[in-house]
Parts: sequence; C-alpha cells; structure tokens
Amino acid sequence: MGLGKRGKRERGQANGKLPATAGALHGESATPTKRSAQLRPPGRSLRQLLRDLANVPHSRQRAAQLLEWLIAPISLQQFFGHYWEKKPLLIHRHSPGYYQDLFSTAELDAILRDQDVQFGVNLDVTSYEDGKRETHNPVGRAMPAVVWDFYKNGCSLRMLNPQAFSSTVWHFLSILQEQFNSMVGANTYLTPAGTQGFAPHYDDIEAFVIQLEGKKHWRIYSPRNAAEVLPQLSSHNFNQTEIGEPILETVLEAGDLLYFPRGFIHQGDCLPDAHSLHITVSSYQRNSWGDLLEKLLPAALQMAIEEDVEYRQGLPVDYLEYMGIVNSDAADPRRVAFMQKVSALITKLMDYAPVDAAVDQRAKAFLHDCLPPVFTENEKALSIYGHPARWENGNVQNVDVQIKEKTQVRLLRYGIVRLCNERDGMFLYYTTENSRVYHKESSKYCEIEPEYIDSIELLLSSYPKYVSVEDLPCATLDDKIALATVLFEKGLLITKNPLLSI
Ligand SMILES: O=C(O)CCC(=O)C(=O)O
Ligand SMILES: [Mn+2]
Repeated sequence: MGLGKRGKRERGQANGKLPATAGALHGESATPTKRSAQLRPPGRSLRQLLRDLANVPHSRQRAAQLLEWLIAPISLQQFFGHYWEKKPLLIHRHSPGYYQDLFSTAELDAILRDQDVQFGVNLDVTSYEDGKRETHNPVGRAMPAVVWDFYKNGCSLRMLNPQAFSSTVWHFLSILQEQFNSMVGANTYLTPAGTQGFAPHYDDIEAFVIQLEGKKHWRIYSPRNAAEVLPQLSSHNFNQTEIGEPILETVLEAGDLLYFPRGFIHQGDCLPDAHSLHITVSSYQRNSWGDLLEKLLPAALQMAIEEDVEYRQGLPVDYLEYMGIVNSDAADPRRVAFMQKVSALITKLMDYAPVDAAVDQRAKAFLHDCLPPVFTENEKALSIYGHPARWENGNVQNVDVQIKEKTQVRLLRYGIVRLCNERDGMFLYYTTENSRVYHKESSKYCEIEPEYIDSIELLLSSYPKYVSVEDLPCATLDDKIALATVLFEKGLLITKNPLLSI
C-alpha cells in the first residue's frame, strides 16, 4: 500500500501563480467603499440573525430575510433581476466575522473527533497539482490524525454534507430551502496555503461561495458555448487549455461572497500565506422548465392516447417512403402534411397536460429532498417534542395528547407539508420526519380522506395565525380532534399554549 499524500513527504511549494494584486477584473463587484464600510455597522452576525428570524411570523418571510442577509447589500430584487442564472456576483464585505458562525475549521475538527465521518461518503481528500486532479480517500472512518496528516501534506478536504454534522449549517439550509423551493445543499472546502484541490470545472447548481476563513484566489470563466449555459449536468475536470480566459479574477477574504450560475467554470487556489475555508451553498439542481416537461409530456401523451382517438389512429401506410433521414431534403407535399399533423398533435397535447399534477409530483420530490425543520426551544415546548408523556414512579404519566375543541393550533412552518392529488387518493407529504442525511428516510406521507381536505387547506391558508380546533371544517368534533391530534403527533402542528399535563 503506497502512502501517497500521507507521511512526512515534502511537497512542492506554493503554486506561485498569483498576480501581484489580485482584484476583480471584469466581473461586477458590489464592494462597499472603505468609507461606507466604516460608517455602516458591520451587520448582524448569523447567530443574531437566526435569533431574530425566530420572531418573524411566516417561514417564507424568514427564508427571504436569510437570503437577503446572505447577499447584502444587494437586494433580492437586484439579485434575481440581474444575477440569478445570468452572471457572477462578487461581494467584498470587509467584515471578516460576518459569516463566521456558520462553520469553522475548529468545528470540522470537533466533528471528526466526535462523529462518524466516513471517507468518500462525508469527506473527500483531494489534490490538484501540475494539472493532475487526484482523490486520496482511504476507506472507513475519517480519524483526525489521518485527515490532518493529509492536510499537512497539501491535500484539500471537502466535507460533502456538513448539514448532517453541524446544527448551524442544518438550521441555515433548512430556512433557505423555503426561499428556493428546491433542495438546498452545501459542501465545505478546506485548502492548505499555497495549494489547489480541484481542477477547473462547472457545476449543475447555482453556487453561493461563502468565504469563512483565510483567503482564496478565484478565477471564473463564462460557459464555453450555448449548450453549456445553465447545464443539466456538471462538467468533467477541464485542462487549463480548454477554458479560455477568466471573466473574473479575485481574492475572496473571510466575509466575502461569490455567487455564480451553473455552467460558469471556476477554479480556486490558496495564496502562499493563508489557508482557506469556504462553504458552497447550492440550489436549483435539475429545477428547470425542461425538467418539468420531462415529467409532464409523457403523462400528457399517455392521457391523450387514452382519451383522444386521433392519437390512436394509424400512421399513413406510405409514410416511410417520404419521411426519415433519407427523404429529409425531398420536396414532397406529403412531407408538409405529415409535419403539420405532428405539429397539431403536439399542440393539442397541451389540452391533456396534467400541469398541476406534474408540479405536485415535483413538490413531493422536493419535500423528500428537504432537510427537516429546526425547532426553537419555544417551538419544541409547544410541539409533540415537548409533550409531557413520560415514565415516572414506576408508571406512565400524561400519555394522552390533550388536544381539545378550544386548543389553538397552527402549522410549524408553511413549507413542511404539501397536499397532492394522486391516482389512489389525496396524500399529505411532510418533512418533519426527514433525515439530515439526504434520502436516508423514505418519503413521508399520510393519506387524507376527502372529508379532511378543507381542514388542511384552512391550516395552510390561516398560517401563521392559530386556529381553534373547533373551527376546523370537519363533520364532527371527534373528527376535528382526531385530525389535529394526528398532525400534532407528526410534529406538523404546534399549539398556542403548552398542552397541560393532567
Ligand atoms: O475550492 C475549490 O478548489 C473548488 C470549490 C468548488 O468547486 C466549489 O465551491 O464549487
Ligand atoms: Mn465547484
């Protein structure tokens, strides 16, 4: 077994390929001037923001405010109008502590020590030297002594799902996912001074590179051609000769943010004098119109074939004589008629397209992708997690969930449930029993009998206001209490006041 990047082997010095003064070249930079940076208060810390967001009543509003904080001083309107899916955005914040509560190398170290981090599953050890990109993952648990030895020998450490290990990353992403309505993920990248861990490449996600510690020199390149604009899939590792000239070159320092859309090629390397830790927050993987149509069109065609005889009528007996690639240049009027017929049938497909059902299928998949919500202490006390049922004095105590007609309830968050109409009934999908590890749990749902649909809709439309159980539009009081109790037990409802023990 070769030790490779382990052991005492000396490695080459810093890449040494930095321009003397690295700054933004052509990219748009929202750098506050020195003056305004001095006058403006440094901005809320993440810890303070998360505390403040707990008091924002609507979970969608919380999500929007979190994104606002992430990209400040750019507004959401400016961001979605000018940058989102269009071009990179660079923010030099001159406030090194701005993002510091999100994640740190010290936290990575503690995680390695205390939790079961597996090479290849949770952590990648990589290097990119002399144009060669290598992965050095051993098998098994990533023990600190082994991980830090790789690091000392110039390897980068990429943590693949920090949200499974770090409560703050989990909290942050779980709020943000309601802004994008598309899975929000993250990777962290720790790179030793003077090294590069990854080859140039583009990703299949919208990327928010959040610089947490140290510095990194970045080069960003435009998509190489029209087919690579907003790609569905990530690229292979490019050679330096394949990518042209950067449109943006900069050094990110702690507190800085770099956003770029999928398809923008990027590479980052560390200066000789500083390590770098960043977290890339990602969203919008396979969340395009094309991705919707990929599901919708086969369903529309299936319906059209079932319901409309025109789709079942036979093709002309002679069509092979004038259609197909060998006939594609032929000036045959039968070709024109054939094309018109195809066009008409495709246009008519719209009449059969189950658009809402296809959207609900995406929503259901998204709910499965979601991180479970993070409960505040107060929310815990008002939820099933604060329920007083327990074993005490040799007996069970307070087992009954005391939801009564006057109990006031509401959904914990707006985005934790989705009602979907499917072939065999109405189903309520929910996120509260998801895992912090992607798809570790199966999709969670319960069937909702038709007589309960209006009550679910009322809970959604009244959110974030509380409703009295007696006001749920079910047939009987027993039904109202039964529904509220089931939803409460799944962590979907909280009560206005803690349920009293009896
Ligand atoms: O830091 C690096 O070397 C690459 C990071 C990267 O590719 C990313 O954040 O998407
Ligand atoms: Mn990348």
